[in-house]
Amino acid sequence: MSYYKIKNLEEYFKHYKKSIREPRKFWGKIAEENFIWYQGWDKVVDFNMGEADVKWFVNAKVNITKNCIDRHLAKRGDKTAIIFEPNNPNEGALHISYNELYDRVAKMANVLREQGVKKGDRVCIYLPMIPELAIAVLACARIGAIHSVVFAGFSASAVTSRINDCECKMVITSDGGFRGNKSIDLKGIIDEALEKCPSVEKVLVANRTNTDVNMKEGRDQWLQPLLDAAIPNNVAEIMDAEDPLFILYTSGSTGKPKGMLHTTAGYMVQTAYSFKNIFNYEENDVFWCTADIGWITGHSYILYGPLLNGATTVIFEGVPSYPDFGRFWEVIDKHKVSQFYTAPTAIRSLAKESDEWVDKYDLSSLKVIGSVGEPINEEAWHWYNDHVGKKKCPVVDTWWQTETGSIMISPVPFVTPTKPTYATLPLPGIQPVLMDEKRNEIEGNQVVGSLCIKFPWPSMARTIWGDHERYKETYFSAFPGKYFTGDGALRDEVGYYRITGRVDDVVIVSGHNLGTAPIEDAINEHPAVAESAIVGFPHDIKGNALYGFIILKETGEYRDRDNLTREINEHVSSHIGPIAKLDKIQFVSGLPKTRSGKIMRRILRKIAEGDFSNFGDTSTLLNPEIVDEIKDNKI
Ligand code: 7RM
Repeated sequence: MSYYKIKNLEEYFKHYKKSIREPRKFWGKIAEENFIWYQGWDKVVDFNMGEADVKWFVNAKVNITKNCIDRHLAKRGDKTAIIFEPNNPNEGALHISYNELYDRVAKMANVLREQGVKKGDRVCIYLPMIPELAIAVLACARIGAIHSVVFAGFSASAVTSRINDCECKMVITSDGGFRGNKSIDLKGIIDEALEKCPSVEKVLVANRTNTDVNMKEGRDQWLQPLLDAAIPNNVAEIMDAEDPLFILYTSGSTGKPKGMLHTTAGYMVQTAYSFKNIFNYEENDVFWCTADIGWITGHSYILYGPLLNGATTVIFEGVPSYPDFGRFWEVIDKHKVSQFYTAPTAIRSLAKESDEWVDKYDLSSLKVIGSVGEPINEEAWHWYNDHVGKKKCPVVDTWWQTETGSIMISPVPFVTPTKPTYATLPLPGIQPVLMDEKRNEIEGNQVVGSLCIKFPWPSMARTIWGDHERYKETYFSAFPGKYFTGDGALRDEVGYYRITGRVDDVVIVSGHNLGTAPIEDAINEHPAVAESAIVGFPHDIKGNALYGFIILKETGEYRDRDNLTREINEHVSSHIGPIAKLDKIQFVSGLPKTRSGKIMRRILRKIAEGDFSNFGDTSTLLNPEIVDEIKDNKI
């Protein structure tokens, strides 16, 4: 029997039990039957959780791009691998077949080798969402260079610190990039960033916007002429299972960004397996994940997961609001998208607009719709289910992290009955546990605790680049022998998980432990509220009190702010309890957010405390200007 595809709930439980009792047999069989290897493993897994030391498929040899591309050519050479949908719909989409992808990746890999990039070298990729980005990533993997994709919306100083941390030898960028009605001077940002990056020897520049850029003699070269001169054949590097595949920086709540290091074979096996099951992928489906490739979601579910399964994956250069708020729905209609995967922040921002934008398009090709990045509130879940999925498409609320590499807790569509705001059940192979303050595992159902994982899984990060101690300390020390996610969760009466948010977001008011997410959910139910964020601030009597930052809907009703403040508090009082009443409510026009929609609460906490001295690393903020507005209007 094969474990690769879960067909029904009974089978889910069967596979799950097998994966816990005999994890080596379970993952070993999946790895053996679904991938091509140069050489098999001596051991499926070898680990010491206390030392944060984990190895999967020990001594196996493999190249992930052989699995993403080469092995599909005989059967699917002419099939579309990538649909490129440009920022401006009038430019027209591009279809890249698996054959063409092979040629383009081979050429790029040859260029990288000619330019002196070797196995183990780090390459920084700072590109907009264009085919060259996918091709550069895959070309690095082809030759064993470690890719470090930096989101092309980050500032020069964010790029500098990421390049220096892992000492990149090369940068691949473009002249510029298009986003909505703006164009961004990417090469200018790189030039500024590289003033302080001694390790960078070469810069390859793709042409996207045809803008004039400065080319530094001896360092910078246009990419296209090099590609034109390269041959479309390449022998892949033979990689050890545990050779590094990529580094991806994730902002720590304090201190400098952490370069999460992922290795080759385990990441390959679990991204492919999770993609297949969580999106119910079948041949001829068209898969669209709207994330940027600069985020882990883009790595695992725009590129590796889909390509490992021989799928057609959409790369979208634009934004949800350009040229209008129908853009996502138009793309689904145009390319007959089967699976659509986005973030709650995008769902909420589109739900705020008229339903006509979504009703205008034919979304009948959709089969599964997904959400990732933060807890999806009940209202957004229902809007997504009703208006996008038309109540026919299971909503997969997928919980995972940059550190976990692939999806860990999620419904399996058509298998696991969904429940709004619940990520539901762990994938086979994943062993979540809830822990109490005394570091004991909480058994049974209808309980709340800190979410940990008690057995290694193949796609977990192996270390923080250059700082294994920090890796151990951050994830493996709070609960000895277990991986601590940093998230809190509850387990309901049937064992479904609901992620309640980061545990550092919990506020103790008068001795009561309050999670901010349920309070925010209650506030968001008020018809005037678009979004909210709650933080604690010190209070003489209660220890902490609650401060709410609230964005109102754009309808213009509810002008009387005092009335509104009272109404919101009455609502919170009746839904959660009087203990959860907010001491201060500030109406704001936006919240400080990262690209994936995560609110930087650390900044709000500082503002609520009245400490404007040091907001820490804000390089990943999408809208830094909002910080001043909120600061200036503090109550
Ligand atoms: C994939 C990604 C990880 C953090 C994680 C959570 C939050 C992600 C969900 C979620 C509730 C979800 N990687 N998170 N997915 N919270 N429900 N379905 O987001 O490294 O950027 O962030 O995101 O707090 O720990 S990430």
